[in-house]
Amino acid sequence: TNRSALSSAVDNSGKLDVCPDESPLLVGPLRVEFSEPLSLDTVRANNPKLLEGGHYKPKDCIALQKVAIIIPFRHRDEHLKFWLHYLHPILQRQQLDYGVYIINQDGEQIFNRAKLMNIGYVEALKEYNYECFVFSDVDLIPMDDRNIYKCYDQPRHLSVSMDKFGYKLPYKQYFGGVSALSKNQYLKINGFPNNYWGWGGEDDDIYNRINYRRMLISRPDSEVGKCRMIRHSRDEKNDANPQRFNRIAHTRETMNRDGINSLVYQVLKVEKDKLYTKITVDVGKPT
Ligand code: UDH
Repeated sequence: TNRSALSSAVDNSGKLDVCPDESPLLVGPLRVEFSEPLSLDTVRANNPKLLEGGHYKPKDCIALQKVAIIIPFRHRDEHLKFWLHYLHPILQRQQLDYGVYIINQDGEQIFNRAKLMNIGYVEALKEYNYECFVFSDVDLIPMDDRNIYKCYDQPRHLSVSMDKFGYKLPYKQYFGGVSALSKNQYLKINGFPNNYWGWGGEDDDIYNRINYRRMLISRPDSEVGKCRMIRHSRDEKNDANPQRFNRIAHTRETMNRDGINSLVYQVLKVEKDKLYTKITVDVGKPT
């Protein structure tokens, strides 16, 4: 299929007004739980307005932003089901022009979250003129739809009040979970590091990049920023990376040569579902 045809296929925005600064469709606090069984067919049936590939744009107004949602992924289909179930209705109420990209690491080598997010940035831009990129773990669900999945004047941290951390930030510089960067903000920091293999550190490296480029972190308050993580144990091939402390001590030097300017990967498969675009990639392995 012609992936770039999407832009024109959904562009019927000729005589519409822009959407209001604050969507009138928001409802505030939400009930979020993971006990009931759920099927993807139910989620598809509940979201009839989605276009192929997990795209949506409001019908009655022109969205304020075009947002690509990027999810680093491997072997988490159970979590993805809940993410799609909760997030699609929220994102539609937020009146965003958005697309959902599952960046699936092929094979059973060691996991690389930040590199998958870099790949999501590049691949999403091949399809549509996105101006904002939301990077989300697959197991994090917002508990309030006023936590808008869009970009702000400064890089945005959205998952500020997680249940697993007692509904507060674990530390002031924490930038893990869910974040949003505009294209400009992302390019200013040369994207994300590609050489954090295994669990941990890459989010602190991204924080450092933002800091060294003299940007600040924007955050919702701790009420609006509440979110729930689906409980799980550590995945195979994602053990804590013992090199992470050494790496985050050198971000200032490494960020110029390691990032979007050094990204190498291979796309193996692109799958279009009603609920998402899933891109399976070979990220390679540590060198
Ligand atoms: N991810 C996958 N598959 C993997 C590893 C990671 O999809 O095999 C993605 C997924 O989007 C996940 C994100 O990367 O939400 C972050 O990885 P993580 O959930 O392992 O990180 P987190 O810090 O958990 O949330 C750490 C391990 C928890 C151990 C808890 C033991 N009580």
